[in-house]
Amino acid sequence: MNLKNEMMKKETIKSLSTTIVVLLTLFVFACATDDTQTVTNFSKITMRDEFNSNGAPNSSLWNFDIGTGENGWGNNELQYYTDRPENVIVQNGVLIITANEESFEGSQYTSARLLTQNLFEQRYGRFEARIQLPWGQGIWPAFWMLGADIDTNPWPGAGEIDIMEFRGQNPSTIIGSMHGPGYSGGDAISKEYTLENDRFDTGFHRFGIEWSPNKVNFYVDNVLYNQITPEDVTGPWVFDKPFFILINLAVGGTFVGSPNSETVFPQTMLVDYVRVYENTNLN
Ligand SMILES: [Ca+2]
Repeated sequence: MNLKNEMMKKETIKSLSTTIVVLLTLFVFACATDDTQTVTNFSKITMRDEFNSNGAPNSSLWNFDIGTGENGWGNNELQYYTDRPENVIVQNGVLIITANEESFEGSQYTSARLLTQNLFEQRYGRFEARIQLPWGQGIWPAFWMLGADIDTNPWPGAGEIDIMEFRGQNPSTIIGSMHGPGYSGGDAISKEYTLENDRFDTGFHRFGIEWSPNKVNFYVDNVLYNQITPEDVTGPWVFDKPFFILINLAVGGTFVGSPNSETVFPQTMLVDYVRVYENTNLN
């Protein structure tokens, strides 16, 4: 009995030693990675919509912008945004935003823009969505964020983080950007990410940022393709406060130009989920 216990104890100590060696090895490898990659714990989910309830999007998470905004939402966009099911509906686990070519309230196109303003805002963390994009000349979908103080601190003062923007005429490339005072519009801090031998409109892809104090990392699927820090922006860093989320499908506008005769309508942007995690490494 005692002997057996003693042997078991030795076995346990041996097994513990092995575990420690393995852990130490992992630790050394973790520290040896590219210094732009930070090991961060984004396991605590703070907001998620899996779009599992058919019908209108969950009104406790999503508001809508309606109409044409001022000057096509500041970008000469051509669509009229509605919250009609023809433009925005949840079906079979997916949020479907549809851009239609139709005469509506003086506009040639309709579509939808959802936002979590006044419903969900967060500072720092991982913001991620799994999306299949539409395509075609003049089609402009985006998954992005605005500073929650925008009503009192007008754009670009409030700051903007574009997790994913896409020109429908370039279906293999997305753009991630940050806008702030002194670096907005065409002077935004941006980087493109291009799929090799693949397109963003033929399958779902994950678009995300991991946002910490003084750093925003941009991801497509599991690829970290850009990091933006205060040293990269040509003005004040305005990203240490809560932001809210927007998802929209624009038609036309200065960023993409107008649709042409080859642009097929309707076009749909399919969102499988939106998930937000807290950065639990922060003090
Ligand atoms: Ca889903």
